[in-house]
Amino acid sequence: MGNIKRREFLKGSSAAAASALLFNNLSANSLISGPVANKSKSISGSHFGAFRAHVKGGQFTGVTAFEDDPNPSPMINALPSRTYAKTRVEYPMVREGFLKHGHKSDTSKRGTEKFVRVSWEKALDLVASEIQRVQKKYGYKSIYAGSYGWYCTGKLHNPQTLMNRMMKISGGYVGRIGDYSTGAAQIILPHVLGSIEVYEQQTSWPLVLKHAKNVVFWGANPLVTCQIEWDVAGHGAFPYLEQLKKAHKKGQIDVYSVDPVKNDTAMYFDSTMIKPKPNTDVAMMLGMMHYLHTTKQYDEEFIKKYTVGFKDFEDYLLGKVDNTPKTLKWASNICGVKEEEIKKFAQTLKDKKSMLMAGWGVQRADHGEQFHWTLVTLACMLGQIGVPGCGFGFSYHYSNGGTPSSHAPGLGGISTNINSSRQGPWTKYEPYNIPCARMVDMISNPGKVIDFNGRKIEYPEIKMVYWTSGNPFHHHQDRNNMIEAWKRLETFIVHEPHWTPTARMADIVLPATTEIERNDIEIIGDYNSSHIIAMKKAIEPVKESKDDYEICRLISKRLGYEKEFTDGKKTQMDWIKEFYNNSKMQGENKGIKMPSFEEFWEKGYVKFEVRKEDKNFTRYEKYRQNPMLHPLGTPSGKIEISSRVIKKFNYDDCLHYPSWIEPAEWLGSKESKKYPLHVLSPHPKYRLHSQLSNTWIRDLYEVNGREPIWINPEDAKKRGIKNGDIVKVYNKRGSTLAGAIVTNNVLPGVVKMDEGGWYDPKEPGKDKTMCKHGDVNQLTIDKGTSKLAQGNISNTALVEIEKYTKQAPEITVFDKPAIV
Ligand SMILES: Nc1nc2c(c(=O)[nH]1)N[C@H]1C(S)=C(S)[C@@H](COP(=O)(O)OP(=O)(O)OC[C@H]3O[C@@H](n4cnc5c(=O)[nH]c(N)nc54)[C@H](O)[C@@H]3O)O[C@H]1N2
Ligand SMILES: Nc1nc2c(c(=O)[nH]1)N[C@H]1C(S)=C(S)[C@@H](COP(=O)(O)OP(=O)(O)OC[C@H]3O[C@@H](n4cnc5c(=O)[nH]c(N)nc54)[C@H](O)[C@@H]3O)O[C@H]1N2
Ligand SMILES: [Mo]
Repeated sequence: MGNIKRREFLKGSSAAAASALLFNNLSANSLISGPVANKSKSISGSHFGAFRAHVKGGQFTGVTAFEDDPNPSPMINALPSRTYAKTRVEYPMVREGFLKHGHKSDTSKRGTEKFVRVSWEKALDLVASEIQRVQKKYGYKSIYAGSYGWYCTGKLHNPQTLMNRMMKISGGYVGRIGDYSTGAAQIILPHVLGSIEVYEQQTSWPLVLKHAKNVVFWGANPLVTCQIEWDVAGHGAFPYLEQLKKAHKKGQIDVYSVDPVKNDTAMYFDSTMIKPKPNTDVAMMLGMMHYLHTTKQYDEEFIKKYTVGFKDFEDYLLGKVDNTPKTLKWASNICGVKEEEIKKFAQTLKDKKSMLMAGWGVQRADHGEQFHWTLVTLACMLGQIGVPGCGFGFSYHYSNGGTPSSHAPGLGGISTNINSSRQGPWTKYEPYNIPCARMVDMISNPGKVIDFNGRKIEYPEIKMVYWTSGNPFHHHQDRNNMIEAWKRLETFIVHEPHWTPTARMADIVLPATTEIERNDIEIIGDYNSSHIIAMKKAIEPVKESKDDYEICRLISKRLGYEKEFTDGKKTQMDWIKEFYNNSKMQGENKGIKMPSFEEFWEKGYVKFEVRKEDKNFTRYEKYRQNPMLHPLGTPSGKIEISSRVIKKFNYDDCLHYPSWIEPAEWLGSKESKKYPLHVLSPHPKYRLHSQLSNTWIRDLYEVNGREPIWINPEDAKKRGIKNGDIVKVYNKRGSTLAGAIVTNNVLPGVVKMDEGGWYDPKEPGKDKTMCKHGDVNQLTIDKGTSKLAQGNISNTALVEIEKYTKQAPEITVFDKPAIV
C-alpha cells in the first residue's frame, strides 16, 4: 500500500484504533519501503535517503527514490510537504518585547509574546550588535553555541560549524563535548576497548549471515533506526536483514530481541523475546555470567590472553566484595526475567556462534556506562570476539553499520579553521566545552564544578544562547526545568526553517533553507561510502529564507571579517568544488579514478567499488590473531574488564569494573509506588526526532491527534483506559496528553512514547503547564549518567497515567505562532 493510499485509508477511519492496528500490521509484514526510481530528475540527498526531485512551476512536488537505494524509506515522500508546511518561518522575526527592550526585556515572556516581522537588514544588524555587546561585556564564555541537532545533511551547509566559524571570528564561544546518542558509551568504551566503538564499521553482514547461529538484537531496532543516516542514507543493511529473516525462517539462524518492547525489528523477525525490566540489563547479564562462571563454561583462555582486570570483576561477580553473589536468582529478582529463561539464554549464547548487536537506548539511562561495559565483559566470557560473524557490535542498528565498505576516498567539509594573516578576536580564543547534555544544568548553575571523565569542569555564566539547526525544546530532558533555566538568558537566537518549539522560545528567529533549496555535496552511507552525491538545488528558497552559510557570512561581514568567513571564496560552489577536488586527489593516491568536478556534477554521483576484503571484514580479527602485534588503544593494550584509570578517578557512581548500580528511578525503586510505570522514549519510525511531524506523515501514527503511548492491556484495564483514549501522563516533573495504544507489545509496568513529539503547552508561560500533544521530555530526568560520562538519562523515568476525561484542548503547535 503506497503512502498516499494509507493516508486516505486513515482519513476515512475516525477511530485511533485503526491507526494502532495499521501500525502493527505494517511493521509485522514488510520491510519498510518507499517508491521506485526515475532517473530523469534533479538529484539530491537527505538523512532519509537520496532522491530525485519533481519540480513543477518552481514548486517541489514529489520525489522518486535514487535508483541505487535498495530499500527507500517512505519518509522521503514527506519532503515536499515539509518544504511548504504551515510551520515554515517565512521572514526574519523578533519577539515583541525583545524588539522594544533588547536584552533588558522580560525574559519570562519567551514563548508567550507575539513575533514581529523585520527586514533582513534589521535582523542581521541586531544579531551582529548583540554578539558584539555580549562578547565585549561578558567575554566569550558567556555565549553558548554548542548547537546540537540533526541539520539537513551536506558537507557545506553544516549550520553548526558555520555558526561556530562565525562565533570564533567574533571572539569565541562555549561549545559541547559528545552527543545525546551515545553520551555514556563513547566515554566508557575507550577505557575498555581503546576506541569509541559506537561509530565504527562492524563485522560485515555477509560474515554474520555465513557464520552466526544466534543473532541478538539487544535494545536495538535496526528496521526503524537504519532508515536514517548522518550522511545521506544508503539503506545497505536492509537486503541483509531480509536474508536474515529467510535464514531464520528456515531454522538456520535464531534471532533474539532483548527489549521490554516488542519493537518493529522483533515483529519483523518474530524474534524470541527476552524482556527485562527497563534499565536492568546489567543485572541480567551478571546473572548470566555468574552461571557461566560457576558451571565452568566461560572461556578462561580468552580472558587470560586478551583481557586485563578480570580478577576484580570476578570478586564482585562471586560476591566477595559485597557478600552478594550475582546468582541467577539475584538477577531474576531485579530484572524480572525467570531464572530458567536467563540460564537458557546464557547457555545458547555459549553453545552456538553468537553475534550480540546492541543499540544505544539502553545506555541513555542512569549509569548507562555500565551496559556496554558489561556486554563487552559477557562477550569476553563467551570468547567469540574477533571470530568471523561473532562477538559483539554496537552500530548495526545505526547508519547501516556492517554494510561492507567501499574503496572510497574521504570527503571533507566546512570547518572552523580560519586562514588569515590578520589578527582578530579569534586569535585569543581557547576552546571551552561542556558535556552536551549538561547544557541546562550549566545555564542554571553558573560557577558549579562538575566531574567529567577524570577532569573538573567549571560552568561559566551564560548570557546568550545561539542555536542553529537543532530542536533542544524537544531533545533535552525535563522540559519545565529547562523553561525555568531559559529565563536567565538575556538573548536567545535561532536559525530554523520551521516554527519548532525551540523557534517559538527565541528572541530572534532567522528563517533557514533546507537541502532542496541549495547546492551541496555528501557521501551516501556513513560506513560504507558507496557514493559521493551532488545535492542539487531544485527550487528557490521558500519566501525570504536564506542558507545558514549566507546568514553567517552576512553577520561576519557586519563584524568586519567577511573574508575570514568566506576564506576568500566568491561562491558556495567554490567550496563544493574544493571538497570534491580534495577527495579526487585522495582517490588518485589510492589508485581510484574519479571524473572531473564538472562531469560529476552533471551526472550527479560517483559510485565506488566494494572489494572482496571489505566484504570479509571482521572487527578485532587482527587483535585475536596477535594481541602483541596489534594492541588495542587502552593503557594495557588489552580489553580492560577493570580499569586502573577509572579506579584513580575514585567515583562512587562508576566503579572500576562493570557493576549493577540502581538507577535514580526504576520499577524496583520507592518512587514506583507513586509512579508505577517506567516510560521509555525510543526513536520514532516515521520521523527523524521531531522532523516531519509537521507533515501529513503524522496521520500515519498519531492517535486522536496526539502522540501515541503504548500501554499493556493489564495496566490499561486497571486504569479504565481503552485503545484510542486520550490519556494524561504525568509525574512530579511534568505532564502531557497522549493517545493510548493498548498492546501486549510492551511489558506490564512499561509504557513507550517516542521522542520528538512537538511541545505544545496548554497555557504558555504558566509554571509546569501540561503539554497538549505529547512531548515525552516533560517527564524525563535532567541528570548525568555518572561523573564519568555525564550523558543524558532519557530512558530512566517513572510515570502514572490516567484517562483524560475533560474536553481535549486543540493542538496549535502545527500552526504559526501569533505574529503582530
Ligand atoms: N526522551 C528522549 N529524548 C531524546 C532522545 C531519546 O531517545 N529520548 N534521543 C536524543 C538523541 S539521540 C538525539 S540525536 C536528539 C535529537 O535532537 P535534534 O537533532 O535536536 O532533533 P531534530 O528534531 O532532528 O531537530 C533538528 C532541527 O534542525 C532543523 N534543521 C534542519 N536542517 C536545518 C538547516 O539546514 N538549518 C537550520 N538552521 N536548521 C535546520 C530542523 O527543522 C529541526 O527542527 O534527541 C535526544 N533526545
Ligand atoms: N526512523 C528513525 N531512525 C533513527 C532516528 C530517528 O529519530 N528515526 N534517530 C537516529 C539517532 S540520532 C539515533 S541516536 C539512533 C538511536 O538508536 P537507538 O538508541 O538504538 O534507538 P532507540 O529507539 O532509542 O532504542 C532502541 C531500543 O532500545 C530499547 N530499550 C530502551 N531501554 C531499554 C532497556 O533498558 N533495556 C533493553 N534491553 N532495551 C531498552 C527500546 O525499547 C528500543 O527498542 O537512531 C537513529 N535512527
Ligand atoms: Mo542521536
